[in-house]
Amino acid sequence: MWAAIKKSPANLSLVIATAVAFGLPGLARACQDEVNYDESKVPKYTLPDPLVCLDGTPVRDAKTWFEKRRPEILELFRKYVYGRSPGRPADMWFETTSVDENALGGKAIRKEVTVHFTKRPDGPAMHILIYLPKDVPPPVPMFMGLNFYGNHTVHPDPGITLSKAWMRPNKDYGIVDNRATEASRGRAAQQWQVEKILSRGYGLATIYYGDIDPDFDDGFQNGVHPLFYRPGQTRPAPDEWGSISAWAWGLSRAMDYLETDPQIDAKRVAVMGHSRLGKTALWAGAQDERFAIVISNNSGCGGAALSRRRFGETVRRINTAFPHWFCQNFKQFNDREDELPVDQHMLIALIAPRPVYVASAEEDLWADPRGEFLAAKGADPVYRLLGTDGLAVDEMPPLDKPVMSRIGYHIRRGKHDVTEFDWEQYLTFADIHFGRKPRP
Ligand code: GTR
Repeated sequence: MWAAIKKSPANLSLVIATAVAFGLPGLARACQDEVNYDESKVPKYTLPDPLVCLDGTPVRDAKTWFEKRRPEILELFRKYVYGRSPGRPADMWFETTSVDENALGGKAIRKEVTVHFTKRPDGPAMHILIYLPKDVPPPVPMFMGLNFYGNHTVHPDPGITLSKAWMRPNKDYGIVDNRATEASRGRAAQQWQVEKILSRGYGLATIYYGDIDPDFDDGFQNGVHPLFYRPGQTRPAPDEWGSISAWAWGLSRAMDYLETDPQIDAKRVAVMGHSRLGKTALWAGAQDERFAIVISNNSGCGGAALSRRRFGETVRRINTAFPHWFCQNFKQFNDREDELPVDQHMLIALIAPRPVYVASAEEDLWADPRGEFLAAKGADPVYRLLGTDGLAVDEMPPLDKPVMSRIGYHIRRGKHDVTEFDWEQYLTFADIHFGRKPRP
């Protein structure tokens, strides 16, 4: 039901009407109470000031930001929102499992690298798929992002290893009994635009997010969490990592690999993600300053959207539908958004002064496009303090009119998705901020 509601507010009215017709006033009320799509019903709220420290000291220079306020905000997000993660495992190692110097009709190098999290070759691991354009001299700047249904979905290329991992059910992606099939190949090609990325002079690295932690609530028994339990520990402590933190941790481990690959320019890596993986990209970029650009595509609640607006998805809804995404402490803020010591503008501010792009979609009201814009705007004072142009507009831009300042933003026509239009903006944004001559 929530899936239908979030797809379109029209479906919400339908559910309410049906609930009334079937004599289910409780359900009707729950729907009305819980999902607000009416701008005039957004409650009054005050955002915490990113430039005032917890002890009241104002932040007036970069030194105070980096040495005092930024660590404070990072700690608040760790403790109350996503949960703290461990560092790099001591025994981690990389194994290149395939290389094709002539992939995609000779246009690309394709390689696959397994990141083993423990000494054991058959132990827990994640698999990185890498495409590099052959006509760009190394080291190549990159886009990196997690994918929803396996590396083999990003392009129909038969040379990509079919994932053997557990997947969420999805007929459109050819998933049978929670596993990918040959029919899964290339199903997300539209969302990844591999050829476009390569032709614009960038490489792509992608990983199936379920390699790091399968996306269901099993009390953190599978995925990487148990690797780090102390003796006797059976699940993360209330301030320890949920799944979003684990996926972000995986992105940092992939970056550990990129840093070792001479064909890759690890100083120019843009981390990008859509929806729950957009939340993940922001959190990865906030914590790990090796990510040179951070891109959030329709990330919504717990991502780029302000929680205090309670528009579309709320803290309570997300913690109820996805109890494993955030840390246990975040649940204290169900229906108590005003008591959060942070809001999502401060997550974006943690990325400063690195370029960050927030993208919304007109019909994606579940993710609160205006809340995403206002969070980007709320990070602007930090970007300006650090000497950049921040987000160079005061109002939400018209549809399909991207803003390319240090904080980038667009709201495009259409629904919750990643489109060719989105990728064109990300590529241009990377050209501008990496100082590269645009390729046609
Ligand atoms: C939804 C969830 C959103 C968003 C989305 C997705 O069900 O409510 O926060 O993350 O999933 O990741 O596709």
